[in-house]
Amino acid sequence: MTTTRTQVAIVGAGPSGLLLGALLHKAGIDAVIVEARSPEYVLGRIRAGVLEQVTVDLLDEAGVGTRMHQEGLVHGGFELAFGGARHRIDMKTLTGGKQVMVYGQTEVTRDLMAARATSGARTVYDAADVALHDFDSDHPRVTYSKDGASHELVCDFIAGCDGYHGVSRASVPAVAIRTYEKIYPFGWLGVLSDTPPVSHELIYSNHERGFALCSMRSMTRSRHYVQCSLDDHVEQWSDDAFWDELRRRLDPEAAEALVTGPSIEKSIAPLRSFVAEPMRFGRLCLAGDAAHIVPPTGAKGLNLAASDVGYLSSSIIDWYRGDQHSIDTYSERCLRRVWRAERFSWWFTSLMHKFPETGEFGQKMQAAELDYLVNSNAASTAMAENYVGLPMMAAG
Ligand code: FAS
Ligand code: PHB
Repeated sequence: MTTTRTQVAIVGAGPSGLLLGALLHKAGIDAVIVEARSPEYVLGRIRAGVLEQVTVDLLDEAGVGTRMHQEGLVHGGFELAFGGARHRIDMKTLTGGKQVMVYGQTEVTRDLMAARATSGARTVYDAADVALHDFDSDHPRVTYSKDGASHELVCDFIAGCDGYHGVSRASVPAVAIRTYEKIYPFGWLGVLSDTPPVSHELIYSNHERGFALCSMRSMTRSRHYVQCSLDDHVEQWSDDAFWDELRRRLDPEAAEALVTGPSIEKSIAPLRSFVAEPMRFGRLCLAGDAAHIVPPTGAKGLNLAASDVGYLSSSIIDWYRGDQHSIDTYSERCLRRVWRAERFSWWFTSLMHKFPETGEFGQKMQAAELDYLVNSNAASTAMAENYVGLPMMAAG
């Protein structure tokens, strides 16, 4: 076994692991990233599309914001479609100027990968048998195998950035962790296509046939979703069947404006709300999807990952400067923002999707809440300030 010494061993090279690596590298702290998959596989996963200002600022701080500012789309609002009409939520006015950046997670990951390659910091892709050891001591270790050889990273901290199905959270003794979960009775069928977006901003649609979302990656590449059954399989959905169903769930103007084309990616994602508490176990800290999952309705998953990493990078930097308090309050500070985003994502999902089990009364409640939401400045402001992203905050 080959043993290497580093300051921080990061498990996972998704947005969480790569952003953490970039922020630590900038502070002169050595970190090795161990990733189970290939770079191509990581880039091939089509996920988030909307960045909060907190995320934009962290990417700028990491020195990877140039292309985002050149190619990203700044949005000051989005629309809610219901009852055959669309209603704009003017985030910029309602929040005193705050906006969001539409720039795909794939591009964020690509920018972070390129910066890491340029920096010379070490990333091990296609690592197998990744295992975490002794994180309840001052000498944690990560072991893995690569090309048949065994390796060991001796470090000061392990950052579990390996997503919901990763090994990090699974390595914590059951008695030391508490989880909270809600599984939604439907999924999202998503299609990526090189077609112009239906509108210049996102449209979230509450329709009697089910939820739909018209999003984008640029003014020539669109990302659309329809709520689907958990029994659906992506092979069952031809492109034409998808476009026909999407068109049925849009208002007449949007349905007319929809430009269809061949899918370049098509996938079904399950929806869940999930939180693991706490997010720190001795010298192991969880960040991003390794610690929490939100239904994508509120576009919070990637943004929570970024704010976790903002807290974690500064806590580790403080630790090396002799400040123990920062890392000791890491979990509490993350979870306060996580639970607020969990609430918003659950609320928005409950408002916009079809829940057959709630019957006609449930539909009436959704219609009444939507009517109130778009006709009350207070309700629209609450919606807007959650969508643009609540500020990062100190511990309670
Ligand atoms: P990730 O899951 O992105 O990355 C974890 C990395 O760890 C992966 O590269 C994985 O290969 C690696 N890994 C796993 N196990 C490992 C092991 N044992 N050893 C080493 N490496 C290991 N969010 C939104 O805001 N909007 C959306 O529309 C949206 N859509 C989504 C659709 C899907 C199907 C999924 C799964 C998530 C979606 N999300 C969305 C949420 C998503 O963007 C996440 O929040 C984001 O990827 C979180 O980034 P990471 O925490 O880095 O986790
Ligand atoms: C996306 O563009 O993939 C996207 C945008 C907003 C959401 C979810 C997904 O709420």
